[in-house]
Amino acid sequence: MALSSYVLHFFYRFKVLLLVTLCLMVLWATLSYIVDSGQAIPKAKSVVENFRKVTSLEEEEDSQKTTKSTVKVPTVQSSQGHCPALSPYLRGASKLTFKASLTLEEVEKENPQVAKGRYHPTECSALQHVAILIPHRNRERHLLYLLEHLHPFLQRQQLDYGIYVIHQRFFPSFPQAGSTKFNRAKLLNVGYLEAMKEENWDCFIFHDVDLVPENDFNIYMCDTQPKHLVVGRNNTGYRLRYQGYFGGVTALTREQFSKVNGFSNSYWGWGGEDDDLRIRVEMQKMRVMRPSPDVARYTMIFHTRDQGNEENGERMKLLRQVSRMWKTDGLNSCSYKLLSVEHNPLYINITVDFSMQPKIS
Ligand code: UDH
Ligand code: MN
Repeated sequence: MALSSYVLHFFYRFKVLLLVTLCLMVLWATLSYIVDSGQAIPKAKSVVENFRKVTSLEEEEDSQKTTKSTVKVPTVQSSQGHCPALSPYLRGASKLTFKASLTLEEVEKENPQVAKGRYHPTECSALQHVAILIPHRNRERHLLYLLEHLHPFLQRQQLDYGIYVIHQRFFPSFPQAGSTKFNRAKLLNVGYLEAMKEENWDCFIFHDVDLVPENDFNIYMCDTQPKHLVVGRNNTGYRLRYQGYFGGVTALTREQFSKVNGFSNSYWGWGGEDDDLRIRVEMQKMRVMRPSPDVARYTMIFHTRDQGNEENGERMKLLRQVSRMWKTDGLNSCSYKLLSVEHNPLYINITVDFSMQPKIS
């Protein structure tokens, strides 16, 4: 009996001890919870406050954006590292519209971050410095539409770029003043030489004034080989005009273009100069590259043949002489009379006079 009462007593004591321990544990857990949540409240408060700060900053930026610009390219300053290989702002195919009443002032207002024809992204450092060269005479409307679409397009591609319009003076009423024929290739040589006086551009885009790119995945950067960017255009059913076609819009690095001695200066009037450049490229063992056809699409703004740009009847003869002529007819022999260089807000306008040029150059 004594033994059993002793055992019972022991169990009773053990139970009491267990109960007290449990109570202490509950008390400790409750206390530590209270202490923890006391610290967590200010933490949560600061998270909410920071979030409010971020949103109000964004709201501020948004309201500035609407007053400053309608171009939806973010102006947030972040890392100053290189821009990514593929810009996050690309949109893909877009439906192009051309408003009859559009004015240059409107396009200027839409591009407040473009100054003197130049732009560079502020959020990162661009992968290439690209000069866009546009040969031009008497196509003001086309130029306006191209500027309207090209500026936001190039900004979405995060490029450091400048747009050069090379304008050939025309005296249609004074044919006795010399050749009044248009010379696209020579204008592009002038563009290269004049643009290089301003900056050591990495890449040159030789761009017809009437071709508007439809898809911003058609990247305006140069590659390891010369690039032809117009695979299709609306007026050819979006098919390549012919196998060796190298006209409309092309991209060559500074080195690629100087290696072939630029364009020939000898093509007066329409046709041949683009084939001549392709032959030069192939003679230097370079290969023409093209982006995929679903991306390299353009709308050509409708036009008829221009006065002073009639078909060049000598082009076949000239094309047979490329291997003999390329070394002495090109960038190294391009002479011209520079009339003016104007830094307009949206483009640099270079005006030249070829009217006193002998027909050879
Ligand atoms: N260009 C001018 N002004 C001119 C001639 C040519 O600015 O007077 C420039 C312009 O950049 C143009 C480029 O040179 O985009 C090429 O010339 P183009 O557009 O006349 O060549 P394309 O092959 O047209 O597009 C050929 C003549 C169209 C005949 C249509 C008949 N169906
Ligand atoms: Mn055209």
